[in-house]
Amino acid sequence: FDFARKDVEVGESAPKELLLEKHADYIHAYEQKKDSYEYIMAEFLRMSGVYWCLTAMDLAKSLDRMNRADILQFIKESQTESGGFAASQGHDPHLLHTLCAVQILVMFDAVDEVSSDRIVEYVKARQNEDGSFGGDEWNEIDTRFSLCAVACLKLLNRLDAIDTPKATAYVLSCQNFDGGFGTRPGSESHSGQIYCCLGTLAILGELHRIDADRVGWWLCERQCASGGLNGRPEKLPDVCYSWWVLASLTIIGRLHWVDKVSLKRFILACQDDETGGFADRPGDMPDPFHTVFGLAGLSLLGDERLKPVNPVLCMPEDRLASASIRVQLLN
Ligand code: GRG
Ligand code: ZN
Repeated sequence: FDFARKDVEVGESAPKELLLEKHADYIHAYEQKKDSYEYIMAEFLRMSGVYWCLTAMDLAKSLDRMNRADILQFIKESQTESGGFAASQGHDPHLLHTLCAVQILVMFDAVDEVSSDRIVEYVKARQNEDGSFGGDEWNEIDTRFSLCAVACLKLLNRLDAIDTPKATAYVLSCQNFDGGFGTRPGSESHSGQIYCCLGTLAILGELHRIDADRVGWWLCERQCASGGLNGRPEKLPDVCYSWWVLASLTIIGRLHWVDKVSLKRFILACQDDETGGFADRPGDMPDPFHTVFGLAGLSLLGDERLKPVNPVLCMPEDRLASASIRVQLLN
């Protein structure tokens, strides 16, 4: 056993039960108190912030507490001339914001309220000759943007718009000898990028093309003695990796390769029992990002007070079933 490994303590006084109502109140407060909402949800992050908040609320079975009409108005205002979505009105479009906007539209069963042909044009124009995707017109390449592109098109039922064999080949070219994946060919393995690559392959129905045992080993080695998961070797555990790592293991059918009891204890210990919400680590300040991924991780672990979450799209399964959207998972 490696005692020198970086880790945190889960104290005796840390929360041990899921404080679900407190989390719903915590997220709801963002919408009520617009001033603090504006302040915390910085403009350049707003579309992602809205997606995190709504997904957290939907998993907590409290989406009806959010203002659907206001949010759909915000989404429409954020669609740009190019068809892609910006983080908020007046900003530049990006695949990251475009995926969040489409995820929100699906959760609200409101895809018909925007022009999906224009969204598809925007996404299609981001694909490069080698199959990779640029995030925006500046064309920074990252496997995150491969997931954003194919997830968007999957949710719009328009995967036919891109070259899917090339998209697959590019993602496969980013698998390293350690089994993991990085941002581009040859770049360091990172749990977040592994999630993006496995998610992309799941959507494209190409999961059988990878060495699942090898990436599974890399992923389950992310579990620390505290039960928490880290993003890379020699890093501290963080509750958001309860999503990036656990979702990845679920996609390849190897969720049972981590110790669920100690992981659950770690995630629950990251709750703020005064304000509600989850922090990255026990005792830190909560935020909506760690709140949605804490809840989504608990959902993957089978918490029955939460809706089941889809490990690829990070949305409640019932919303995807209503829209007839299914993705490949390994057994
Ligand atoms: C469908 C949920 C969903 C997402 C769409 C944007 C995206 C696709 C995925 C992001 C995947 C990713 C790269 C996650 C990692 C985020 C994170 C906490 C990065 C921090 O990395 P470091 O290296 O921190 O700064 P560590 O934890 O390694 O110290
Ligand atoms: Zn984090």
